[in-house]
Amino acid sequence: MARQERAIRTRQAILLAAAEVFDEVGYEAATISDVLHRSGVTKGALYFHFTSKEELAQAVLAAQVSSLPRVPEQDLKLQESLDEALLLAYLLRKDTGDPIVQGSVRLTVDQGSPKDHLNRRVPMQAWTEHTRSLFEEAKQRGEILPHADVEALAKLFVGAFTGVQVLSRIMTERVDLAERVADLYRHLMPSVAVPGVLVRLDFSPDRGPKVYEAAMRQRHSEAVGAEG
Ligand code: XVR
Repeated sequence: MARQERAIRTRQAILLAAAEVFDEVGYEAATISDVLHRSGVTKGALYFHFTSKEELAQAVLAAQVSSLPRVPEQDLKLQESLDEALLLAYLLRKDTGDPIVQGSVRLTVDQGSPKDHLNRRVPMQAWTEHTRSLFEEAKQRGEILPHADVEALAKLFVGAFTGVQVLSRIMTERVDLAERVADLYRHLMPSVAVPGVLVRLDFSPDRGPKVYEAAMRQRHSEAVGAEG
């Protein structure tokens, strides 16, 4: 294996271990030595990649949006938006979830202390920008009502998703998250989508696992393709 590829894998293993530790005990209580033991890499390797707990946490925060696989393309951009939300809900589930996404989301929503110097805006800005650009495309295709402000909509959706996520974690350990997210879209979309698009959207919460399988198949075939 090329040295560079090995370094990437080591960094990924450290990031995964860090996300798991942050998810289990939170930022305050986590220690670099927890991450070191969990990751199984050497102390030298860990410090080569990350020199502080803060740096580890910031890297986990930065990986939040990029660690999600791309959802399969749909005829409607607004369906893709809903599919992304259902995919994220699926990856946040305890049993089937993705540790990086879970750990990163805990770091984002835990209030922490001003002294911890974590920049929790990083993933939120990335989500808002990503959602804005998807809505922008939907608008250009005529899916969105002409008076709608896509920038404001993006902030509304990111905030609303975060809200139902926090509530669902408190009330049901996120067992009902897919349902809450589907509900959210069912109630917001009538003030976003043009009528002809609204009737074509599939709001069923069980799209989550299907979108996940399809996204992983797509990611796999792209990786194989890239190896050439
Ligand atoms: O932007 C998002 C989507 O477009 C759906 C609205 C999801 C934003 C998730 C934000 C993240 C941070 C805390 O979730 C939290 O609960 C995909």
